Amino acid sequence: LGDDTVLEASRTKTRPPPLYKVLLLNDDFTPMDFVIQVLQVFFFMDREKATRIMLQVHTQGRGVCGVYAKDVAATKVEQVLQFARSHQHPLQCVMEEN
Ligand code: TYC
Repeated sequence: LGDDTVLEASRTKTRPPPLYKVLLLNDDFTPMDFVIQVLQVFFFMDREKATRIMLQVHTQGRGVCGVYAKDVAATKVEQVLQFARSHQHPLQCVMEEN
């Protein structure tokens, strides 16, 4: 009887929804100041933090901008890609399950 209760609990328990990292990828063409602007506007970073993350992407190839629920992460990626395209920069932004 007690065992049934434990089994029922393990079968019906739901997992919390996964979170997604939003990452910027390095390239050779997007200006550093543009990347800093992206981090300030879309990820609400102050200039100091935005500069630190930009330099991390520049030297290590990629860097985390933030961690969000799936739909929020997808919207951030689309906003960044649209903004970069509209300024004709090849900046790439992707999301990754945490
Ligand atoms: N590597 C770029 C340059 O030297 C700067 C850059 C940083 C580009 C971060 C993209 O996600 C990026 N101008």
